[in-house]
Amino acid sequence: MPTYEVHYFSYPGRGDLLRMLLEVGGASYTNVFFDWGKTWPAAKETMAFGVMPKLAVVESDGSRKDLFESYAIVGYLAESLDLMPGPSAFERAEALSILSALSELEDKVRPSLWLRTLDERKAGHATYCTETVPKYLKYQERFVRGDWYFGDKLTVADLKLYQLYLWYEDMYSSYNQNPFKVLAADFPKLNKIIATLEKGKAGEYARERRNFGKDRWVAKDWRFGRK
Ligand SMILES: N[C@@H](CCC(=O)N[C@@H](CS)C(=O)NCC(=O)O)C(=O)O
Repeated sequence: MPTYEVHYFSYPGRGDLLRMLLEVGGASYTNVFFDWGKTWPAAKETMAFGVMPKLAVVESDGSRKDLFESYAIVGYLAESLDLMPGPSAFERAEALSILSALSELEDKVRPSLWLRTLDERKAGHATYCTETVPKYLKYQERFVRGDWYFGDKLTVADLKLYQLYLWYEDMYSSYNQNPFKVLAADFPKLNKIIATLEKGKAGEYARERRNFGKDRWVAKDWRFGRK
């Protein structure tokens, strides 16, 4: 099995699901961190599309390959680490459809992160949590086909859900507003997946190796702040 390097900034962000896949898949990996102001500007030009994450795949003979774009990396790792559903290309594409829908839900909150005033940010998040999230999660709840999204096999779809839940924890737990918890009665299947993951390797990763002490949510300001 190759070893891996995740090249990214020292916060969960778009590196989170990649790291979680590597952890749950039992792969050996290291984080290569870049600093926005210092090491990143020169490194930018070495990236295929000028952005990170980058996954470096290091074979046992020392040869290396670099892969870019987070969802290409997610798909590659899910295939390589047996975290795709089966048996056919159809179910694998269905897993990608879950990733696509959940990342769309994720994208819907991004504008609120950058609003200028505290009141605007608070209002943006409130609308997101009470209107947008339930609209999307209703369909996710319907999709679940067993203990996991795809019945009896843990897949990348479950890990994407957990990564989203963790992001909501980062932002909303200090106000007791994580929509998965507030709306728990509406989403029992999704919450069961989250609770099961929390007890296993994904939960251990979240507790012990997910946060690097930088770029944390600053509750009083309703925004992420860099340390
Ligand atoms: N479509 C890309 C987006 C990557 C992206 O926006 N990365 C940001 C960090 S989350 C970045 O590298 N920003 C640095 C820059 O734009 O210079 C992906 O999914 O990988």
